[in-house]
Amino acid sequence: MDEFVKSLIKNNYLLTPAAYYILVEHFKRGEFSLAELIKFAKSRRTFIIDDVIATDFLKVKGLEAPVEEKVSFISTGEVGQEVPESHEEQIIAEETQKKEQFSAEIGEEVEISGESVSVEGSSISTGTSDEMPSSSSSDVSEEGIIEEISERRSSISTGNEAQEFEVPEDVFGVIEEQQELLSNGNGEENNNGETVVLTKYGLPMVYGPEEIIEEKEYSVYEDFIIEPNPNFTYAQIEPDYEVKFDVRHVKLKPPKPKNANGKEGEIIVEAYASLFRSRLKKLRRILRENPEIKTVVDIAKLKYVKGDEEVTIIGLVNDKRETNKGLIFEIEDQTGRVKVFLPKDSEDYRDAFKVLPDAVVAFKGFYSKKGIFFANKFYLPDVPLYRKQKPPLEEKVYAILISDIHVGSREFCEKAFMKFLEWLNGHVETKEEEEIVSRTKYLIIAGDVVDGIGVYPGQYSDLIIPDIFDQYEALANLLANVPKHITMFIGPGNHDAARPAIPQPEFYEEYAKPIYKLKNAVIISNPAVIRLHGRDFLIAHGRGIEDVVSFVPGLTHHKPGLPMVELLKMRHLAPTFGGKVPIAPDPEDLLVIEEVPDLVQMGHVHVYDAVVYRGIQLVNSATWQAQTEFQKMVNIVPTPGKVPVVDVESAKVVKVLDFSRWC
Ligand code: D5M
Ligand code: FE
Ligand code: ZN
Repeated sequence: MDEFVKSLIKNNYLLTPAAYYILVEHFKRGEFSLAELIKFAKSRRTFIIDDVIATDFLKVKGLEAPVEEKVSFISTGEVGQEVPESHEEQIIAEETQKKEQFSAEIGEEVEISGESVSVEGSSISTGTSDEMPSSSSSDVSEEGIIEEISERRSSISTGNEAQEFEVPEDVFGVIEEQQELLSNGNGEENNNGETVVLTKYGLPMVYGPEEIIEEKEYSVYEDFIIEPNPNFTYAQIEPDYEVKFDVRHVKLKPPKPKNANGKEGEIIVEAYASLFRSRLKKLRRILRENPEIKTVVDIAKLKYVKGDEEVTIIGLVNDKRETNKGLIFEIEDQTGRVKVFLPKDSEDYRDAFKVLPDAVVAFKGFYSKKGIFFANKFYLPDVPLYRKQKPPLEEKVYAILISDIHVGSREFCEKAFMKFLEWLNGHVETKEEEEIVSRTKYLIIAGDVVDGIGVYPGQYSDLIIPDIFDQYEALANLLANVPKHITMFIGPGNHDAARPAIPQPEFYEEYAKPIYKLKNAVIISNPAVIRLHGRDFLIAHGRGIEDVVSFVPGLTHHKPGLPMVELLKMRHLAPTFGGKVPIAPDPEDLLVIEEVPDLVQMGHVHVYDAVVYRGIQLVNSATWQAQTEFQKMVNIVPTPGKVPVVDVESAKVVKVLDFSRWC
């Protein structure tokens, strides 16, 4: 094995083939050290160095890296041609921004291409002032801003970009060759002229002795049967539930190829274009419900608006940059794109700062003939401040929320989960618990119900049940102990046998059959909305939290309630395309939070948290998995065995059970 790869593995870091080809030559030339690469990967909180990490690393080091152009999915043109922005300049601006961001992330003085950038703590860098004209930060006149934007460009343009960003042809040559080899999976001739049979993944096929099927060394809990407490009586409560939204109920119309020669790639691009049009349409409707938003103008029509006329624009956030005077956005609707400036002293600055790429927002302000929209107000779709009270229920009824059981993992807290199941069967300790158990009618499970297989590199050694069929069998044997009068709602997460991209319609039935067979279980999609006694519970696994945490300084996995609030304010479960969370090319955006729910449940980050925002309860239902080696490396400290109990009438968490002492 290559020394480079070997040394990384020794340090518990993995390198993808694409990243290898991006980095190897630079490494051989001694242009960076292993320690620098590892430090960078660490700052990105990952031990997998993929092509994105590799490219970003090279950029930070001021070395050559392949460059991608941001493609517009939905708009037809750009407004504000008066301030042309060349491709190279844009790249350089982005590059500078990334450098700043990286240096901010690692929180120390970093030497980048000969210039020293000093930053502090974990906040996003605001240290762009030395690139700016020396005018004071309160100077936000139209001319000042335009000057600032162009000044910023000219100060960072070096004039030899073409040369700087040239990618050596042989790099791609090698990659293409390698990819071809990987994809065809056929025989290839080696240097001796012998045919070597390769697997689909380009590995030489090795024939060994026939596989011996071993006896299973693990239990799938077939003998785990709980005796219900004979002295326990459950209250007789009529069930009242309905799955109000499930991805599988939506009939999607995939785009058709233009003709018989239509390429698959074109169809996917068209599907994403359709997804963003759908997002814009749905969120525009929500934004327009805000009485403060009146005259909404298409971006392409801004040029016909009089300079003194205040108007509102609504669009997707293509780009966001911070300068010392304020935020500069690029906003796009179906008619065009425009640069928007929001000054630092705006009361909406904090909200605007936290907005994620590809979210839909509105700005109110004035369009300057110089091609910039000067905003004085910023709006998120958000949820209304007040809502009508729902009619009271005749009797108390509870729902229990859990997620991330991770059955099959060595760290699955089997004992704690069994104690929880016993508890549901009336083995309680206090009067209060007795009252809750007797009135619990629903158990909602928000994904990662098993640990799955092949979810991350090296997962095999973390599994006690290394077979996905057995994992679902084991889970079903456990859940068979949930009393029959409790209805379970079970949705998938990223560890489940389901489509990895969100939304996830269902568990693949072939693998998860045992849970489909549970009589008191309703399988739901991720996301889904369940209406319990007239209260709407939005259930999602919660991968969108990851994006909020990585984009917004100050928000962390340790308190997931706040990132959940940000998602609710954007009325979207995972807005950012091309980030950590894969978004499926569905022609309709099913991740928009179209109706205001009474409660939002997510899991995924393995940490219990609950907050109320504008009367809506947001809960993270944590996990049943103790800290894994992987989580130790990325500093995730889970809170296993914490179980929120929700009073359905108020849709609020009224009690948090704690089974962690058995974990
Ligand atoms: O996610 C459990 C936790 O681990 C959650 O906080 C996300 C985090 N996680 C998962 N994968 C990664 C990678 N690749 N890098 C950083 N953090 C990650 P779960 O879905 O249960 O694995
Ligand atoms: Fe999980
Ligand atoms: Zn997860």
